[in-house]
Amino acid sequence: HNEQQYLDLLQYVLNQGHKKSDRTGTGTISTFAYQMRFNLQESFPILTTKKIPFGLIKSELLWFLHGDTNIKYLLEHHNHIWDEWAFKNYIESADYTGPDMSDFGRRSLVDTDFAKEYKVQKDKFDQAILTDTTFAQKFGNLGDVYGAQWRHWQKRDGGFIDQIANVIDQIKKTPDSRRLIVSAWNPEDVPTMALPPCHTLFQFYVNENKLSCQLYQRSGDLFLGVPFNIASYALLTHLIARETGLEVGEFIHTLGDAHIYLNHLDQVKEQLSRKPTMGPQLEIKSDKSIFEIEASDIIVNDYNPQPAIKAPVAV
Ligand code: DHF
Ligand code: TMP
Repeated sequence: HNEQQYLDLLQYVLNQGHKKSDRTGTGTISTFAYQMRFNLQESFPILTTKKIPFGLIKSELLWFLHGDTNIKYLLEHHNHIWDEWAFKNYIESADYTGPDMSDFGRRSLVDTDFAKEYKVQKDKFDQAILTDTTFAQKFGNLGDVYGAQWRHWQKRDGGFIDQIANVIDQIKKTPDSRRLIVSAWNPEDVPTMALPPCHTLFQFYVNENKLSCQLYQRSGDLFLGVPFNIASYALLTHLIARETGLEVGEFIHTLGDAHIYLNHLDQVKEQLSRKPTMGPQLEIKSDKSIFEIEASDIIVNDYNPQPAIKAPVAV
């Protein structure tokens, strides 16, 4: 069963993880290096032990595929998963003159008055991104994150490399190639990214007309980010397979620092008390190219998850 792979990882880190402090000051239990394999022929690997908002996964992936790095597109699609990292750049800039919002992630968890003020300021920020083009250009951009590296990696002698178009081309022409790689890790750009890429590099492999994909993820927030990452890369593998006339094979997820934040432990235990049910099937209802496809063309059938489990995100 696909989902058991993920539940086993949660249990493994609960059992084997060691306490480790982290950049956000939250604290984690962590292990290093772990691999999961999802059979994409069996089912689409979106969790059933808690509800995962598939709409957010679709709009985030299409945002990457369009080469976009501005959260304006996400906000227009009612997707707020990247808000905090753009907001952080804004409040640290000279343009921000409102009340002190430093360390907003942690303070809003412990101080309800502050949490109210944070919501006011962030709603204002989101509105400004949506309605003020100049503001959106300045503060909606997360730096040269995934979309920029995937679709227009800057060459040192000018011009750009479109890694996604190139890898599609290579899969079609030389499916046996051992060089079917897309890298989001651009050392020159890392310092100016809102968050250095967590999903760092992926490679495709073709065997018996089936396309497999392995992701190397340097850092995985097992409760919040990783379920999104699994579904997102499974969807990407389906989209690339469709584009290259192949069936889907496996998605292999290799993690570096695999961690559970200390303020997610109750949620993880709740999730582990649930039993996974049959995974859904993905359906793509269009023959538009990977670059033109729209969220409404992509659906999961028979997705009957158990209720969502809320948890705070470490900023
Ligand atoms: N930072 C950290 N600490 N963990 C992350 O997983 C993470 N992920 C990022 C950016 N920075 C991060 C981008 N991806 C959520 C999921 C994925 C994601 C960011 C946030 C999240 O909060 N998911 C909630 C639901 C969100 C909603 O419904 O709007 C969840 O319960 O899955
Ligand atoms: P870091 O840059 O200090 O590793 O912090 C990034 C955090 O975000 C870390 O907890 C991993 C998590 N994360 C994911 O798990 N998946 C993602 O797609 C992203 C963007 C972040």
